[in-house]
Amino acid sequence: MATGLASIPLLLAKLWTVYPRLWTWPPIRGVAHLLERVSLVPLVGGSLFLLFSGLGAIARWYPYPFSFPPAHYAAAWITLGALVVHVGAKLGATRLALSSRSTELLEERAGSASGGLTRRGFLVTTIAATGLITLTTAGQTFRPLARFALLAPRDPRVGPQGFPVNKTANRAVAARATDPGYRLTVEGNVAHPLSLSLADLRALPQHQAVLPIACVDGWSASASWRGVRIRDLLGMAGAPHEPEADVISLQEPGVAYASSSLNRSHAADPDTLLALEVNGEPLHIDHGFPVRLIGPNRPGVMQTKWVTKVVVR
Ligand SMILES: Nc1nc2c(c(=O)[nH]1)N[C@H]1C(S)=C(S)[C@@H](COP(=O)(O)O)O[C@H]1N2
Ligand SMILES: [Mo]
Repeated sequence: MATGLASIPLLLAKLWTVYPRLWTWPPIRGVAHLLERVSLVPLVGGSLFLLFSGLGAIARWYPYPFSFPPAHYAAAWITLGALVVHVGAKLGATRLALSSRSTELLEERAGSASGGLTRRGFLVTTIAATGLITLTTAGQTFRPLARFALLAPRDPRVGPQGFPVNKTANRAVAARATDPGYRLTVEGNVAHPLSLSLADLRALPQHQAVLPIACVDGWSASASWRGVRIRDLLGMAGAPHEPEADVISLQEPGVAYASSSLNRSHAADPDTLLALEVNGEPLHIDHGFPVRLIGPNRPGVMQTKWVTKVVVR
């Protein structure tokens, strides 16, 4: 997220310096030149799409009919491909420019003669803009900079129990989560399916782990979680060797992020917990009461809240 935001002034500066070349005449000087110019469409279009749709996404602004993550992912591959083609096509020119100081001096003179920014002034302005954006946004993941995070849409210190909530519990979820009949079931490919009440879960051996929620929206927050190890539960249920599992919430099935899956290493990790407590308190309803999944090396979207079912594969 930080590198994406820092890239915005860099990309704008780059486009500013090269856009006059769009109007060069003749527009096409042969096949190689044609290919190079055609490759600018995915390169420039892809870069602009990635940075500005990403900027929109962290402000939760999705003004298009398609889904953001797959489109962002596909555009990243296209842009990378176009970048490789572009760097290849410009290798000769780059080498030439880097080996002669004369172009730099010429441009320096041209810049000051036209009354515009000098090359040095332009670079300093661009670097300063990039630095300022980084300083005023990085605080949403890097706590020491939190008080400078004026441009960050999320403050990782604000929220119940000291960290943010993206998705609050709606009325239906809250009703199911606080129902005394709540059960956590472990089923699927197991020898003895389990059905545990909240009291049963609290009576099992508890483990503690300090782990971050790292949301792909650009914020992250660490907390100390306490609860039951997934691998203990899978062991109690008689799951096969090296199991995988789906973790399912009390939300309506099909709602985005209502479930997540644990691969073999996530399921086996001693720090992958069904957490009952955070920072010494029972989970707030908006943090996933009664039980949330939390594990190392998983993006925030996979730390499923309001867990009610573990289906072993
Ligand atoms: N059941 C459920 N769990 C969920 C979500 C959700 O929408 N439903 N949101 C996820 C996302 S995107 C993140 S970043 C983390 C932290 O989100 P929170 O701030 O809403 O707790 O929880 C995850 N767990
Ligand atoms: Mo997220």
